[in-house]
Amino acid sequence: MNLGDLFAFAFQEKRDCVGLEYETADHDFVAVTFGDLDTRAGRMLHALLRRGVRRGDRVCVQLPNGIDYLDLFLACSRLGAIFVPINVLYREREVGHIVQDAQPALAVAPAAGLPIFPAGTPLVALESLAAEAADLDPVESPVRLPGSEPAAIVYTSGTTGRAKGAVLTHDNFVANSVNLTACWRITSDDRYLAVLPLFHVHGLANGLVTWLAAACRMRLLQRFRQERAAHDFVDFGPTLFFGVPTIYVRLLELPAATARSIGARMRLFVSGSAPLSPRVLEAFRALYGHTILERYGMTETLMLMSNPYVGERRPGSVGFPLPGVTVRLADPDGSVVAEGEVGEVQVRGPTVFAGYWNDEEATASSFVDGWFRTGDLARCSADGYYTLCGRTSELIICGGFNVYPREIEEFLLEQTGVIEAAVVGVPDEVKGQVPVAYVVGGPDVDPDALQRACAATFAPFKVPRVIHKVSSLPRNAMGKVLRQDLAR
Ligand code: MLC
Ligand code: AMP
Repeated sequence: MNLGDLFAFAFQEKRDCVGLEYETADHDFVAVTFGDLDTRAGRMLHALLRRGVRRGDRVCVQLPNGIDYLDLFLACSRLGAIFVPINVLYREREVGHIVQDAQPALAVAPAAGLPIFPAGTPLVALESLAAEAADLDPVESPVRLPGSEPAAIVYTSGTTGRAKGAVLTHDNFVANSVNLTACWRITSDDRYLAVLPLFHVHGLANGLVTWLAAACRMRLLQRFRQERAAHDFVDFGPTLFFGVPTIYVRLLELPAATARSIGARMRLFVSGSAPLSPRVLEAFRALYGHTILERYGMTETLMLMSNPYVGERRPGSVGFPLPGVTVRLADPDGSVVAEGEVGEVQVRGPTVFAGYWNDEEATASSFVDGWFRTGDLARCSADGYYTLCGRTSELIICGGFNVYPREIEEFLLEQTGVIEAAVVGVPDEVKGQVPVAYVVGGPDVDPDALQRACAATFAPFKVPRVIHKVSSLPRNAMGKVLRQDLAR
């Protein structure tokens, strides 16, 4: 089954229904039907074909949430071109690596964003491409794609510090959305308020694809904005909302009466991408009258576990494996741990990706006997609820965005005078964790200058909040930096 099959309900049966309200630059909303979206996607498909994009080609897209984003995603999925979303907060170095690795046939960004792409990239400004598409007739998909066809490559940093492209197939997206619509009872009667960025799987696979699978109405915001959140909820009256924990922390600041009236219309709040503290879950329940449903997933695997829709949504737990997902908890030596013990989460299932783009070595080492190694540690209770309890790697999750210390450390070590560098995550009430750096270096090493260099190079969430200059880093007998000592 491909994404076209999954979306047939929306584009055929629900053709005349309003499917989307998207936010314009001046914060107005424009409503369009599923039929309008179908036509727009057909036009964009025509424009891509005219620009020579073919099945299997990569199309890099660095755009904020908006209707053009949907046009491009749908056109690529019909053509069999592989959609490569890029975080809008990424700068030259981060974008350069993705473009170099994905070797796109086309890269699309707003005209103002084009200069950060490396020289030689086949670029088109969104403004030109959209104008071109608007003048063309819509065309149908030229091929019938099998479910095993790659639909997207989503880049995720690894412990190596070099982002790796996770290849997600049509089947992966379809299985994920079939699971979520069934388990979370999403139907065309829902109203989904979309605030998450569409360049990560939370917003893309769970949000965009599941919305179209269910053919419900979506209000798509450019991004979550604390100061407008009350208005966005009250004005649209959603029944369904997906957020990262930082968003729920921010929603706790809304006045109690507003929260109650939002809660009265809502059906389901879902949280994921980072740990939701039981304290936030309880405070949210008291304010909004809803128990947030926490689930767990990864770019490479899409959604793996979820608390139940009916039944206990256990604070601090991520619930049970979703249908079709098999989980085992393993020791570092690969043997399955005893009941109740902590082990690495290893999974199989229909949502597990096809491997890393261009990187057979990384793909091979991420699987063991056909099981994908998530790098997350968990334990399972006697009644089957899983609780995550850390990671085997040093990943920092800041506001739901991942920061791999190695990427920042490598950059710090490139700066004049820096001899050693370590980046650790320290707890933060709102963001969950924030990165903090420790550097060892000569008298010319200035932490403020290093921080400015990081800010000029990386997305804001990767910039160390503080850079401490120290005389040495704490190390164990093996010479390994004791990160836990620094993170205190
Ligand atoms: C933040 N910024 C954005 C942005 N989010 N800019 C454009 N689009 C976005 N989506 C910018 C802010 O404008 C600001 O820039 C800077 O980043 C820092 O933002 P902030 O003000 O400190 O953050 P805040 O307003 O609190 O926003 C926090 C947030 C955001 C929670 C809304 O972090 C967010 O959208 N997180 C979601 C991440 C996500 O989708 N993760 C899923 C990964 S998939 P300036 O210039 O004003 O300083 C995954 C798998 C799974 O993990 O299981 O789901
Ligand atoms: P990403 O690489 O961006 O896909 O992030 C995936 C990682 O996010 C997982 O490996 C987990 O460490 C983390 N994650 C996702 N959902 C949860 C959750 N509900 N609780 C804790 N961590 C989570």
